[in-house]
Amino acid sequence: MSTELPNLSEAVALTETQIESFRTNGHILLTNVLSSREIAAYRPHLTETVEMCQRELEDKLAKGEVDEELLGPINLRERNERYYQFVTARRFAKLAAELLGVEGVRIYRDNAIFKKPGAVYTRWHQDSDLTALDTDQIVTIWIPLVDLPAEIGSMKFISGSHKLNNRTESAMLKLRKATRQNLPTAWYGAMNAGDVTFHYGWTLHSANGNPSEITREVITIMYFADRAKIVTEEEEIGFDLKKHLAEFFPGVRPGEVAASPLNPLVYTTSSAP
Ligand SMILES: O=C(O)CCC(=O)C(=O)O
Repeated sequence: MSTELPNLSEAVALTETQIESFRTNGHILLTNVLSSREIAAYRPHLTETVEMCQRELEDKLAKGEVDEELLGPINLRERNERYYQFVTARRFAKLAAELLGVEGVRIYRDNAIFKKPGAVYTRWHQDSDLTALDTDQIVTIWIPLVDLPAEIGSMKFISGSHKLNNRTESAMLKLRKATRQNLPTAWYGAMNAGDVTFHYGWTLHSANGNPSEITREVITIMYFADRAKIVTEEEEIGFDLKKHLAEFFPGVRPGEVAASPLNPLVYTTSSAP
């Protein structure tokens, strides 16, 4: 029997100060984006899909078929209708577009990062190092499905590091630059289910391991500005562009507008009420 899930199209308002703070610091915490009723309704469908995909990923990792750097299964929205409904929610996409200051956003990928008790920390990195677009207008929402005590907490961000957007420099080099520039590290501490963070693709960030007894259930969705293009073949990107396009932008070629069926336009001002 299929039950109706809450419709996540209702908007959450952002203030000018929040938008400005995001653009200056490269990250932001937004509280109460989801209600406990909404989380309770979606969570069982989300966790069931994550567990299935996590088992598949572990098998592939054991066979050496996937990159060990992967933080968890990706594009789970393609595996379950309700997961799709959650990931393509207009509420999240509108926030992403308004923070970026663009008319519309498409989905690059979704990722489930469920850290079991004892899981290790996530090293400092920039998501855009693993993207193939000609734009800096990329943003990720990080959505915990459970309350996170301070010992797990939110991610850590280096404020202002989204300006360090040179693809040819390693994350390590950019970390050193950030230190030389005295860019501060920000941490939002404990988070409640329903609170979310957003960070730019170029914001340096890391996350604690999980010393607690609970699984840290987090879903992320990466968005990019509508009409962005895939980089050209001449661009130095440090990974296999052909393979990446087949996985995230099937049918799209280098230099073309990044808008495959895997990248739905989840928000545009032209359809805004
Ligand atoms: O949740 C984590 O441990 C890391 C997540 C992350 O790096 C990201 O969402 O970009």
